[in-house]
Amino acid sequence: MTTNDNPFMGYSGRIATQDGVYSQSEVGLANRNSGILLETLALDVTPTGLHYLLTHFDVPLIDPGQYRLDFSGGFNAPFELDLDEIKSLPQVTLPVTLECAGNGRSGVSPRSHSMPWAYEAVGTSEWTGTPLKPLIERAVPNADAVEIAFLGADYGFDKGVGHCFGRSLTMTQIADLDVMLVYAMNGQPLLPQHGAPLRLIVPGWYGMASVKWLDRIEALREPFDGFQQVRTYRFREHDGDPGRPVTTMRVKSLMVPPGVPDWGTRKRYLEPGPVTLLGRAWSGGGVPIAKVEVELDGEWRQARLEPQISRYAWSKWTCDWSASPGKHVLRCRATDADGHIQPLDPPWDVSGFANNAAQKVTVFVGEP
Ligand SMILES: Nc1nc2c(c(=O)[nH]1)N[C@H]1C(S)=C(S)[C@@H](COP(=O)(O)O)O[C@H]1N2
Ligand SMILES: [Mo]
Repeated sequence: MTTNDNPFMGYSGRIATQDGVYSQSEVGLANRNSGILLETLALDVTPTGLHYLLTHFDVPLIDPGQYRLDFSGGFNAPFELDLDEIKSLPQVTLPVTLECAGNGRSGVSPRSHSMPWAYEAVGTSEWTGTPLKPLIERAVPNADAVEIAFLGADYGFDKGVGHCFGRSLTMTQIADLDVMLVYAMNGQPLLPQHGAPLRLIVPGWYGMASVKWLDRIEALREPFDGFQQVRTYRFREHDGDPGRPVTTMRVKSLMVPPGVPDWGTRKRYLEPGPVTLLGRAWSGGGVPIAKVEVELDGEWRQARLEPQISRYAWSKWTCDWSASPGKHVLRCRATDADGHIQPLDPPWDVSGFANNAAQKVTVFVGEP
């Protein structure tokens, strides 16, 4: 084997992609990672088996009886907890909408070689666990600690760098966010693919912050330099650009495609007459949605908004339409309480992160 054939040595740059055409390795990624079915946007809480899934390496299968969470490096009062000890701590349940930072990537041109999401890497679950902050306080970070690192049990390679999936948060971020250690999802023990037996949930942030299979927490004197913090999840203008970190979710909305689909093309057919369009809208950092508009027959109309089930959960919206025969392109766009509005065209960065451009759904009204 030459060095070039060895994916674990060196890195020869990104694999070229072609708009609209997916390579075998992208289809391979899409077969491991899965998105929600857009029809489930009708539900407040995404059924567990239908929540989207994004796993970089292999799912580590952890025996809950052997599991320990280790508060180790950089703490003055380090300790470990087993699963029963974690479950006996104060319990909270919080509905949180999670979205993958790569959601929308396939709409960005040129597309980077990664998981080719369209719209479906988002879901809402009722997460049960215990607040993180009191445990960090109990472990007493060194006086000069600037960040806390969260390390998962899954190990693999990216761009020639072997590492466990890991992320960090600053002390301020931990203080401001309702970060949780989670062992149950929708009232059931976490499933292996969602991080069993324990994961982090960082409400309001893109999904990469919510480390699955969490087994080590460390206090750091220098900002975390782990691969998933500094080499990816950055908005970069070009390949060598250190970029700006991807953090909270951008304002976004989606609709349940109305009518019935064609099996192969997913084109939609709809009978003429009144129809109620519905969907969800969300933003990051606990900022509520102020407005959702739907573009119908060339006019942006304001949708009705329903209250959120929690500060970190998406909002339901509905909008009435009288469908006339012909081909229609429907779009929806949300504005959050900070005045951020979804763009109509995808924002660009090298990795295709955080594409929150308005969703387009084409429908044919008439007799199929
Ligand atoms: N240990 C670990 N944690 C991880 C990941 C991973 O690959 N390994 N993927 C992250 C990403 S990119 C996302 S979007 C979410 C997805 O969580 P889910 O698969 O439960 O929906 O988990 C995050 N936590
Ligand atoms: Mo993600």
